[in-house]
Amino acid sequence: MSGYWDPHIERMPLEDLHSLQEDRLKSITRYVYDHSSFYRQRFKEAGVEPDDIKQLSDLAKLPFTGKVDLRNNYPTGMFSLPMNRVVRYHVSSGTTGKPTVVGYTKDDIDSWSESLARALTSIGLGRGDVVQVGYGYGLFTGGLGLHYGAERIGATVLPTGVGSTERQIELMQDLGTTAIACTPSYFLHMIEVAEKMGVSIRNDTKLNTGIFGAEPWSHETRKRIEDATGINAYDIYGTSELSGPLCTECQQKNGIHIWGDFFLIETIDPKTGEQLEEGKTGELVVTTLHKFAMPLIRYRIGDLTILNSEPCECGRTHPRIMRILGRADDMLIIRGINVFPSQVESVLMKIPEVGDHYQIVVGRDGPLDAMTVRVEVTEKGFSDKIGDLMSLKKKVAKELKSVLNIAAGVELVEPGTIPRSMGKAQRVIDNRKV
Ligand code: DLL
Repeated sequence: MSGYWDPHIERMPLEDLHSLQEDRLKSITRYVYDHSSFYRQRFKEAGVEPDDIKQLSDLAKLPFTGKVDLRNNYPTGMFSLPMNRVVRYHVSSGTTGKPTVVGYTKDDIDSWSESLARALTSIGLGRGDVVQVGYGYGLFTGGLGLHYGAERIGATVLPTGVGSTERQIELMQDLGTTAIACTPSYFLHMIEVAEKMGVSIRNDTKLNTGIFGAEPWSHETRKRIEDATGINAYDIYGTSELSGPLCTECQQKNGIHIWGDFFLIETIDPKTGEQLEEGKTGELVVTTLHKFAMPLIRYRIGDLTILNSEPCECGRTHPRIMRILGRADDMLIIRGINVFPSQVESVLMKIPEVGDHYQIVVGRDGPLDAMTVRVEVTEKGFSDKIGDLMSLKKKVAKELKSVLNIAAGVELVEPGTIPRSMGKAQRVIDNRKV
C-alpha cells in the first residue's frame, strides 16, 4: 500500500478534523461576508449573519449558491478579492449561456496542488514516476491542475495535452510513462490507436496507472480498461468552480476521498434542497473552507452521488463520495422514466461483443419519446451472419430493458463508426431539444 503525502492531515482523528472544519467554516463565512457584496446580499436575504454559524450543523442555515450565480455575476462578480491578488483565471465554456470564470490567489493554487499531491500519493505515485498529462491545457483546469500536482510529488511530467494520439503513444514508450491522466473515453481511444500501431500498452510500455475523470464513467469501463492494459485505473473528481481536478480514489478503489480540511460536503434532495442522510443518492453540495479568491458557500454542483464517512481501509479519515452517477441535469426522462447515461454504459460494458464506444440518441416517435442506443460491435463480435447480429441486438435490448425498465431501440454499427473524443465524450444526442 502507498504512503501518505501529509499523514498528519490525511489520518487526522475525526474529532480533530471536525473541529478544524468548524473553525474554518466560521472564518470563511465571516470572510465572504466582509469581502463579497454578493454574499453579503445573499446572507441578508436568507436572514443569516456570520455570527449565527457556531458549529458544523449550522451549515444548513446558509443559503445555496449555484452555477447560475456565477453566470449572473459574470465575469468576476463572485470574487472576494481584488484583481491584484488573483494570479490566474480558468474559464469553463459550458454548453449554455455565459461561461464561468474562476480566479485563484497564489495560496489557492497552492492548496489545489496540495490536494492533488495527496491524491496522487494515495494511488502510489511519487518520485520516479513519469506522469503523462493528456488533459487539455489552457482554460480547462485538467492539464495545469494535474501538472502542478504531479510536479509537487516530484514526479516527472510529460505535458502532452490532448490530441496527436500516435505521438502520445510513441512518447509514452520512449520516455517511459508510468501514469496517464486523461478522460477515460480518450484513453479507450488511445488503446485502439496503439493497437493499430502494433503497440501493446501492456507489453510495450511501462504504464501502470491511469487517472481518469472529468466525465462520468462506469465500474464496467474500469474493468475493461484494466483487463485490456493491465494498469490500475483510478477515478479522479473535481470541477472548475472548486479549482479543477482535486481528489481521487485511494488504492481501495472504493470512493473518492474529499479533503475535509479544504471542503465541507453534503448531499441534498435536488428537488427540495433538504439535507440527506449518508448512503442516499443526492446532489453534491460543497463549501470551500480554504479558498480565497472565489470561495463558494453551499455550492450546488449538480452531480449526483452518495456520501460515505465510514473509516477507509487506507487509514485516511476524510469522507468519500461514491462514483458520480451523473449530473442531475444529464438525467434523461424517457416516457416518464429517469435514465442516466451511466446506467446505459454499465449495461453495455458487461456485454463482451459490444465495443467500448456508444451513443444514446433521443428523439420522438409521434408524441412519445424514443431512445435508441447506437452500439459498436467489436471486431470479434462482428459477424457476416445476419442471424448472429440479430440475436446480439436482441440481447442488448433485453439487458437494457431489464435495468432501465424501458424499451430502447438498439442500432448495431461497425467498429470505428462512433466519433472518438479526446476530451469529454458526447454520449447523448437529444434531438428533442432542437
Ligand atoms: O472536469 C475538472 C476535472 C479535470 C476533473 C480533470 C477530473 C479530471 P469541469 O469542466 O468544470 O471540470 O467539469 C466538472 O465534470 O461537475 C462532473 O459532472 C464531471 N466530472 C468530473 N469528474 C468526474 C468523474 C473538470 N470522475 C464536471 N466522474 C463535474 C463523473 C465527473 N463525472
